[in-house]
Parts: sequence; structure tokens; C-alpha cells
Amino acid sequence: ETHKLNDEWTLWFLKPPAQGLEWSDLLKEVISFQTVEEFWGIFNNISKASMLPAKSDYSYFIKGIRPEWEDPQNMNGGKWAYQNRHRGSNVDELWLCTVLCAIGGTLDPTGREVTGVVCNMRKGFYRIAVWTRSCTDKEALTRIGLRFKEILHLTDKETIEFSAHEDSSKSGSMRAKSRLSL
Ligand code: M7G
Repeated sequence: ETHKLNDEWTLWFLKPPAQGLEWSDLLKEVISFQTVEEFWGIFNNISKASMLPAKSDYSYFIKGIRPEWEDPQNMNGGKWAYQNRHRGSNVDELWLCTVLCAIGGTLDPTGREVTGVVCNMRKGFYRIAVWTRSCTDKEALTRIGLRFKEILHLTDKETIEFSAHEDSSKSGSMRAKSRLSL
């Protein structure tokens, strides 16, 4: 018996920068899947996020949506992001929880807001983010943010920040001013 997901999902990989290549050249579509079983078959055969070289990303997006600000389904949206240092935290566990909730449809109590989830591996830290289609409906976004915090089992001291892709594309993820914080 197989367990069909509500949507078909695609795994993407962003390779670390290489000379002469632009960001979009580094972005690789890996594989798409429609069932829980197919997901595990893929997940169990790829490197853990913690084993990736710095400056690479994993992303899972609904099939047909590219993990880019420029995609029509992302361009008016933004992301909830959780950022932490590698040491003392379990990126692999948190990333798996995030992915399972995204593809299982339980991350998005509003229905159709989430387009994908991203794990950025960076030098000394990582960032896990939930991308949304819009960036203005504070109530809907807050519901997703609260759910995201719940999934990650964050303590009261740890926060997640929402930023609009429009702002990230102007100043970069690190410097974009966050519009909401939980
Ligand atoms: P990041 O990966 O969001 O965060 O952006 P980081 O600063 O912690 O690494 C890093 C850089 O990658 C950006 O400043 C852009 O040059 C490029 N980049 C990232 N994203 C998500 C996009 C995107 O969606 N489109 C384009 N064109 N460039 C991007």
C-alpha cells in the first residue's frame, strides 16, 4: 500500500558557488515524488544536511514552483526562518521534521500558503525556512509561524523571523529587515 501526498513535491539542491557560475546555474532539480514511500526512498539515499559542504542548500517545493524569489508563486511572498549555529543543535532532526510536516500538509493550517521549505547550510550556522506565497496577511502568516515553532520545539528564548523575498532580494537574507517575529 502506498500513501499519496496531497501535492507532488520536488527536491532541489543548490551547489556551493563555483567560479563563473551564477546562482541559478548552481540550482539543480533532483527528483519529484508523490507518495510517502517514494519520499523515504529518496531521503534515505541522500546525504544528511549536516554532511553538506558550506554554502549548499536543500529545498523541497511543490512541483512546478522553483525555489527562487523570482518564481511567480514566490515573488509576492516571503519566508519564516529559524537560524542557529551547528554546534549543540540537531539540524538533521529539525530539517526532517520540517520536511515531513510540509509534504504531509500539516505545516500550513491556512491551506495553500506554503510553497516550499529550504535548508541553508552555511559556515558556522544553518537556516531552515518555510516559504509562503504572500507576505501581507499577518494573521495567516502568524498561524504558520506558530506551527513552525511548534514543530521545531523551540524554547521561548529562540525566535523565528519573517522576511519578504522582495526585501531579501534587495539586501540579502542576513540583512533583510524582518517584518514579523515570533
Ligand atoms: P541566501 O541563500 O538566502 O542567504 O542568499 P545567505 O546570505 O545566508 O547565504 C545568498 C545569496 O544567494 C543572495 O544574496 C543571492 O545572491 C543568492 N540567492 C539566494 N536566493 C534564495 C536567490 C533567489 O531566489 N534568486 C536569486 N536570483 N538569487 C538568490
